[in-house]
Amino acid sequence: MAKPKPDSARLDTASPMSLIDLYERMLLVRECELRLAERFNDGKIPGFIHLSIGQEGIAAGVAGALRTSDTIASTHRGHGHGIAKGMAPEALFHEISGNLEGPCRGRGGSLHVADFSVGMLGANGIVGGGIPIAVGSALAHARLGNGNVSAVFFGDGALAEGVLYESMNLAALKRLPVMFVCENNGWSEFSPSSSQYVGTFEKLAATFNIPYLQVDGNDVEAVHDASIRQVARMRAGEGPAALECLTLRVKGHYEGDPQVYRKGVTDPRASVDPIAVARQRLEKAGTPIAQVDARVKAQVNAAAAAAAAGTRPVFEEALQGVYA
Ligand SMILES: Cc1ncc(C[n+]2csc(CCOP(=O)(O)OP(=O)(O)O)c2C)c(N)n1
Ligand SMILES: [Mg+2]
Repeated sequence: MAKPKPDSARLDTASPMSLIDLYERMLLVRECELRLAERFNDGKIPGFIHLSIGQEGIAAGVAGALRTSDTIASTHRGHGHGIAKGMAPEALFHEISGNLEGPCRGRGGSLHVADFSVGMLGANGIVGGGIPIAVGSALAHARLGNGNVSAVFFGDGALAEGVLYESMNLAALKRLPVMFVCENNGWSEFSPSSSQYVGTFEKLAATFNIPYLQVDGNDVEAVHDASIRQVARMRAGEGPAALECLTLRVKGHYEGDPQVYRKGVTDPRASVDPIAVARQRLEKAGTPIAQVDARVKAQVNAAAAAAAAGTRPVFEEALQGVYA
């Protein structure tokens, strides 16, 4: 069984990415998720999937500021984070389909997809669950003195979780190289986040003296620039950093969510699509994009075909990796 190769030679450098490369990474996330939604609706994917349509600018902008040897931890909405960090689409599709060729042999699935070969420490079904993992990883980087950093993505719903406070405190106390990235889409599952949390991430960061930046999460260049600045600070030994990205969850909480709770609610950011924004800028600058679009489509087609032909788990292996 050939292991899919990481799709990330370019990510080994942390120099700023060009807009066309950021666009490609966002488009790859978008097209992967649209195809995964099709496969899910065809009954080919077990469990639930949570899509990040509309939030791709954050994944691409942040991960583009990291090296392959840096680490990330993610959320229940983690496909895009993995792809942006360099996971091969084929690996993602195999894992989410439950195939043995997946990086977790299909046992992680969508909610716990991880790929250590590119520093993707895992999506997470627990709100805020990735946060202490990223702090622990940053502690390991610091102890090893390897110059790497970690980043953790979490939603605004995690602002109400105690683990965020403990983690930010420990990171600040030990000056750990971890970037706390809040994807603020205004929703926490089926409720507006304002009905769950009274503070702001900015004030929380200030409490722990963690340098904070806020950006338009639908502007990939803004996310990327801010990430580069925060990562440079961390690599220089200045401790943790915080980044809040304002964005929009275009689809429901999970694929198939009827969104009854959202009927009649208009979101002022509804028309802002990070991919369309980037495409307009590229077209204005005369940068050709057709080749990129074709390459992404081909990659996604290949990933979907590989997943469809993948190896299903065998019963005899069910207890492998279980410790008692
Ligand atoms: C500790 C915990 N509490 C509750 C849930 C149920 N739950 C799943 S997602 C979610 C809200 C997530 O909102 P947010 O963190 O803003 O992420 P988003 O879905 O907006 O990307 C909740 C409450 C959970 N998975 N874990
Ligand atoms: Mg949210």
